[in-house]
Amino acid sequence: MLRIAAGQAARPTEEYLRFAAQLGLTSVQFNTPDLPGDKRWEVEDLVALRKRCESFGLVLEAIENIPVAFYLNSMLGRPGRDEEIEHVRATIANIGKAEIPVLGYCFMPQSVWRTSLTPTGRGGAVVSGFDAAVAADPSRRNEVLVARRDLRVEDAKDSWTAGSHIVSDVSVSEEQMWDNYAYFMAGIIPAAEEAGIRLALHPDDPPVPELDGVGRLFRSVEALRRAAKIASSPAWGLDLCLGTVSEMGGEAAVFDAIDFFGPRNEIVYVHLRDVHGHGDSFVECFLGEGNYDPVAVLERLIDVGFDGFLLDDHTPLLVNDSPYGHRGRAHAIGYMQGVLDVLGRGGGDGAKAPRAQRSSVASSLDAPVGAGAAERLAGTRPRRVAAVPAGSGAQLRALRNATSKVTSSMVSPASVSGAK
Ligand SMILES: [Mn+2]
Repeated sequence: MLRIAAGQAARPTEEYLRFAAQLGLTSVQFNTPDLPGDKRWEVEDLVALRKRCESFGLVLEAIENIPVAFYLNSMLGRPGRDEEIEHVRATIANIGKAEIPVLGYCFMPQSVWRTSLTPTGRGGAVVSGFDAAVAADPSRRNEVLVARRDLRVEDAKDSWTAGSHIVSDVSVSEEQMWDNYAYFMAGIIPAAEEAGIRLALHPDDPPVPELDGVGRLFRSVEALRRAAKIASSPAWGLDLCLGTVSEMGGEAAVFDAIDFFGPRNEIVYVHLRDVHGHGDSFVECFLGEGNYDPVAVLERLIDVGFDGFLLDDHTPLLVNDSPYGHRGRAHAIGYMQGVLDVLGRGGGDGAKAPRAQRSSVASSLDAPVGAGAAERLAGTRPRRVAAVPAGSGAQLRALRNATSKVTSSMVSPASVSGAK
């Protein structure tokens, strides 16, 4: 069942778990959780993490990212990688034994970079941005903000640290990076298959060819297709960060990724966030004001049969927001819940008990709850719901008008694209 999870915290604090429950969510994810171990994680610590979530009535969906130190030599193709791979295999086995179904990971030795963190978002919200010209200028090295989860400040997901590169004075070409990825996958995919868990790859953010001498692989949908071919296993899938895919090529790239990987059941989970701009220059923003239409994207995810979980990833920081970003996250999660409710696929508590509003939405759409989103999308619904005058009444009228013009019950992805 499609659902929304709270995500990206490091620790199962009462504050985090109650926040998730209060928003009506039924599950959570952690990013690089604070667990004991310099080289690997042990089963008892993983079980304790899951049980702690369950004591708040929450399912632990996934862990995203082992510490970079667990596999840095593997990413760079350096001596020591075989020992690392043995420890990662043991960690994967322990995640499986702890009954945690998914491990997200990335393959970015230089982590995530930004070059600005400024109150220039809507209404003065603090947003991060990236400018490739700044990143490529050695004299501006100290302006580069590196996501350092090993230096995490409270529960801030990224803990941007200025001028704090993870590796320097190394040179690894893109082709060497492909070899390193293939070698790492050959080592860990069999462990995931045995453990019965899925490994979910996060694309490179920012999606640029190299950062400080190290090649970047997963910066296009085509590169993600190559990764799928390399792994060639049902244990392989994507942590499909639509913010990053939007950075690669806007809404077209987002639909390309969903249309290709969705029917192959290779979308394990989704980061639903967005940016203005593209790879060389972009700024993060609120849902609904970026490169893609979140309503159309969620409809498409439903169309391709995606039934995993979504999370907000990162969000603009609102006035008086916390390091974790509770205010911005509450907005993003509420936005997603509202869209899914209108699409008849409500998350959180809405999914457990259909409400009166649900049936009135359905009747105003002149379509049964659960009718294919493609049928609605295939009509002449305005390109962006956001362009409709504010107010749910106006939006629902727009949806109803679109629905009434649908004549075919079966719509191929190609014709959906054609309608856009
Ligand atoms: Mn992401």
